[in-house]
Amino acid sequence: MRKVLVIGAGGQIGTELVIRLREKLGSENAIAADLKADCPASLKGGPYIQMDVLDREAVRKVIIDQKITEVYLLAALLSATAEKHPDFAWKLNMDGLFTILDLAKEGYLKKIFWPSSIAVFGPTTPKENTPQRTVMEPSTVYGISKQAGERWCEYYYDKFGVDVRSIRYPGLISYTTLPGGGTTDYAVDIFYQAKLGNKFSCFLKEDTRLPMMFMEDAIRATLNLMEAPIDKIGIRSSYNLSGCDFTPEEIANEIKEHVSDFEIAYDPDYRQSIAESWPSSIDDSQAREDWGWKEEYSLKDLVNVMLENVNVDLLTQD
Ligand code: NAD
Ligand code: AKB
Repeated sequence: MRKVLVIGAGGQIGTELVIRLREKLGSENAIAADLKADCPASLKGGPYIQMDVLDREAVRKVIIDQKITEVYLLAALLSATAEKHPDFAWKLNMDGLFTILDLAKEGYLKKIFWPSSIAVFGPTTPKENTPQRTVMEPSTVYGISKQAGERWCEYYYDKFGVDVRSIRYPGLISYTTLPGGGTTDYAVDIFYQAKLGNKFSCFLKEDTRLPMMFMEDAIRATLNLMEAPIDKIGIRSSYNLSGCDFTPEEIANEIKEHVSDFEIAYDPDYRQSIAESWPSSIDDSQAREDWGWKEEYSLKDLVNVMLENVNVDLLTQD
């Protein structure tokens, strides 16, 4: 019997992941938890707990009392915000992970999902078709925390048999919840400005190519990875995963196919150097071989779906 806890459930990934987990397991078996005092509207169909992942005792109590078998640990500061609050980013991104890894080591959890990112790679990494195993010298606080997290996940698996599974997500694109402080967020914001009829000011240069993925693909990958038989999981740091890759100019041109008067201007800021330190495309052959990963959404597909579904009212909601 699976009973899951999603920590950081109120964010871009969590709001969609919880809904899918509730469909699979039954609402009462997928508990959403977040720092936010109010349960996000889309998560009201099941249990919600206000929780600070940095409160180790509170997290332990919920997991033990509720007989949780699986944790999805999503609470983190993303790349752009982390550069502004490096000390806190390191604390949040690492301490919560240790709390959960230790609970699994003590036998309270059967499985953990912890997301990594393309941010584990750095300026010295081969940029195109970045391999699963390669030079990794991340130059951002966020990337350093994700790389350290990957090493600890593998360590807890090797030394203590903790069944922890992970994906290096690319930039994720979705319409249900706004993204929270990443470098790839421009590729979501652009749809809201196109819908509003505004000229979009992009904080990256026109030719900055980054790996991206539509959220539905990311959620499907996460569920498939977590359901894969244990002997299929050959990577215990984190799996490379690829959806599509594009530049700001390419996504703007695709939007223009639907919104002919759409305009974009380029005004790069501090996030340009973060983006330049990351790969432009990812080799995910190991995920394909091990647990049958295959993306479904191309740039064209995700532009269609986003333009159909973005709701500009989200921009003025809390
Ligand atoms: P997000 O910022 O949208 O959501 C994070 C959630 O965590 C928020 O709802 C926030 O309220 C909550 N949170 C923050 N501090 C907390 C705390 N102390 N206790 C409990 N909850 C807290 O992030 P996201 O985009 O959903 O990303 C989730 C995870 O996936 C992160 O680890 C991120 O690094 C990783 N990831 C995301 C992307 C992406 O493009 N979205 C790409 C790669 C990796
Ligand atoms: C970010 O831009 O920080 C995230 C990520 C790729 O990890 N979207």
